[in-house]
Amino acid sequence: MSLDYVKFSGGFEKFMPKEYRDMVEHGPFGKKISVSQMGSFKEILEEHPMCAGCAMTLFIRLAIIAFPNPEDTITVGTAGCGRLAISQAAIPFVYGNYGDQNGVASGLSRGLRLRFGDKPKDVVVMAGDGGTADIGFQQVLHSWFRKERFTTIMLDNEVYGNTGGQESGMTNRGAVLKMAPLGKKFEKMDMLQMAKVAGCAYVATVVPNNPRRVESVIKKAVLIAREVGSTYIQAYTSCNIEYAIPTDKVMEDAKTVENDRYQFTEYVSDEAKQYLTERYGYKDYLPKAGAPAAAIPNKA
Ligand SMILES: Cc1ncc(C[n+]2csc(CCOP(=O)(O)OP(=O)(O)O)c2C)c(N)n1
Ligand code: SF4
Repeated sequence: MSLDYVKFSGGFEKFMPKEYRDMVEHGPFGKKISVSQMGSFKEILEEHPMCAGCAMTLFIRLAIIAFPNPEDTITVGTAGCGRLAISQAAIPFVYGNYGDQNGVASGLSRGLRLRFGDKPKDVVVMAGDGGTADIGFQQVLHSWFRKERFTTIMLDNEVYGNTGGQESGMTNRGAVLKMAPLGKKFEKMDMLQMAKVAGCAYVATVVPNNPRRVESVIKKAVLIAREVGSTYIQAYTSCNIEYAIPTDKVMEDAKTVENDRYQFTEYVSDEAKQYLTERYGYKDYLPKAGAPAAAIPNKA
């Protein structure tokens, strides 16, 4: 990490706003920070206008802390609750029309590679389930088929939260919502399977009540997207307003949902395993002693 992006120019220290000084002196830039240190450093995302107790906000905070190089990361979002927080963070945020986030991210990622060559910026899309699985679906899928090298994170609250409770493709069958009073008639879309079929190199599910797992999953997804291909994370980020979850029960709900139907799953392609092992020293994917060596394809 580098402090160069935020440090003061000589003589300007005393004129900088307190918030900015805090970011330089107590922020994560130039340091190795982990989610286990939350509360002891100034976060890139501190202020936001989202509902009290919203689990999506916690997830976004954790995800941003987990970015391997936050000062070299550009987030892309779209209409929906999440952008209210992501746009307040002290790293760049690109916002387009509802659903076009993966198209925007494709162009951005390619442009950054042309501009910065072998030191590209990390591009991370964070969008709601409606933005990802409904209106943005075509652009999401095609970015995966093209193996665009950026990370897509679905903030899956299983509803259109920002517009007051319409069902999305990710709402569960039978769920009754303010603007779906008869209950949803169809099953929740299997976006994890679609991501695999479309060729994503890394696909994982998480819930925000396990910060270390969120950190691990985000880091891997961002690193793999740098060189190997598209990566997809689906995070259960409940909407306590539309699902009437009492604020003090939000984490309990996440735990129940995790046990019930949102268990941790992780798919890592062979090429991605080899890359994480060789480039970043991950030990998890080394062949186990005594086991026959896995056939790992050569990198193109
Ligand atoms: C083209 C377009 N259609 C509709 C809207 C209105 N709109 C804003 S946010 C939103 C729903 C967002 O739902 P989701 O993507 O699931 O995110 P959430 O708010 O639940 O996080 C809609 C329909 C819009 N901004 N642009
Ligand atoms: S409406 Fe739901 S998802 Fe949106 S900020 Fe409020 S609790 Fe979070």
